[in-house]
Amino acid sequence: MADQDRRDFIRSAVGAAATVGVAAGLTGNAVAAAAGAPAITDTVTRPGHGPARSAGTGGQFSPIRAEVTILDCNIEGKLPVDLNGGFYATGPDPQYPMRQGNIIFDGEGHARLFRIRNGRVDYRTRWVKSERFVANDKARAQLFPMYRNPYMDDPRAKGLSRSTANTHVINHKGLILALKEDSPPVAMDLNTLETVDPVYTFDGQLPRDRAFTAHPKVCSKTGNIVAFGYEADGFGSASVAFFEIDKAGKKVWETKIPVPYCGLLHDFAVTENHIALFVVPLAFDPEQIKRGGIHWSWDKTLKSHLGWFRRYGDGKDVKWVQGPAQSGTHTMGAFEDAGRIHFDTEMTAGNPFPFMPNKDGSPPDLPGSVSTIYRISANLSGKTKGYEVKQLYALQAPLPKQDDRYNTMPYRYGYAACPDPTVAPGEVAGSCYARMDVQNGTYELWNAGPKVSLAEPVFAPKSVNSREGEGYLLGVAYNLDQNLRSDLVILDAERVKDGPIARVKLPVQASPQVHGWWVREDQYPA
Ligand code: V55
Ligand code: FE
Repeated sequence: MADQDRRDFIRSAVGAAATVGVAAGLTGNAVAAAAGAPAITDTVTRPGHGPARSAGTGGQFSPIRAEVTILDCNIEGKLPVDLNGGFYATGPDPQYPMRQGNIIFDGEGHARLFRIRNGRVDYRTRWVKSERFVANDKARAQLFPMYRNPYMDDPRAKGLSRSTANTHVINHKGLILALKEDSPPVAMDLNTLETVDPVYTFDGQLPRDRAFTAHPKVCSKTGNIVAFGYEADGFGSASVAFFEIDKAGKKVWETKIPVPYCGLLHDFAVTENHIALFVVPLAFDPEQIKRGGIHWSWDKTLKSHLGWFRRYGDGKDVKWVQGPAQSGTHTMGAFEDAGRIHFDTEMTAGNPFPFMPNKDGSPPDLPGSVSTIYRISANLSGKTKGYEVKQLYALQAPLPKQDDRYNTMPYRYGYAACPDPTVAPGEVAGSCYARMDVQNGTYELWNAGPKVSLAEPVFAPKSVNSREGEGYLLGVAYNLDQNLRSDLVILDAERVKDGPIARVKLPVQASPQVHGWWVREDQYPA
């Protein structure tokens, strides 16, 4: 997320989280819900319709709550003739006001598509019609009032998938899968974004209660989806299932491994032969859950653990090395080389999400939540004390990306939104897109200025066979001085510092975005 968003949502969400002694109000509501009384009695302004545009949001996390279809969008500049495909994204768009103590990560997913073809751009957004969304819609109330806390659910939520599908999207077999790490995917039509299966189990190959990460990788060699689901032996369990699904949708491998503790396992790393995971101290907190709070709290007494094991094995070869309490949430790239594994990720010294409580009750640690880009390395033999950590870039970039054709291989370029690092402290840093050249340590920036909030970009190769980095960088710019009216900006990925070569001008605010995904033209069914 861009700096503006991080500040906005930290400021407002921290306000809410500060009350996460929550107990009083929340337990009251839980009791009311259990007794069959209406759980929601708020008369507060609905999200997206008040002057404050709702707490916990800002920039790319501002709710819109309207499904939009605009064919033949206005285009400024020159849309490249070799840019054909679809830019998909999802993000939290709270259906009902967030309960005090809840966090924006619990907003219902709203998916969007910029379909770019033959010089035209069609824009379309649809709520993800998850089981949760549909049940809420029917009840006209929030039946799932607290982030990953099923004890707070309304009785009408029983048995339904809790997915908000608000985190990421990928394409698979002519579908878009909208992802939330606690649940199976929700399958949507690739062209219309209508939901076709609210609990997608890959034709029954995965159990209905098997979670599916929001950050699967696509194997650079096979095209297989490599994914995992944590809490694989039940709510809060320290067990993770890993699986691989081929392009035809067949599950070709699965195993399960125990992890040192149940921590937020948001992303992971896949190399040609190995899978690596970084277990961090945002840990499952059953006491907090019983008090009516969210799923996680930051427990700085825990160690961070890097683990790895061979793909296609049974996982019993897993090796673990430890480091101090620190976090890494999003992988930029990973590869193995000369007996070592390298895992490039953004890292924080403390709780990466200061709107999530600290277990010791200490106040939000804003400096400790700042992400910059690191390389974690270890000898595959496991015969080292810990893992090595080296900072690659001081850029504050919590959502770094790469060209997804290189998910499991040595790579050269990374991309991210970040604040301008050259601006003096205290001054408003413009929101930038950066291209990092991790092989020579340099980077290039385009600064969109202080009145813009840039969402995470995606890289679109010119064609399936383009060399790495040859293509376009696409991202949504929310104009803070135009009531968030948004543009899709398109940059030549090899000339990022020149700024956009084209802009798709929406007449409205774009829907919220966490992560986005590019589908090449050759990946659409004929
Ligand atoms: C993240 C996002 C989530 C979530 C857990 O960015 C972790 C990390 C949008 O929801 O539920
Ligand atoms: Fe993520």
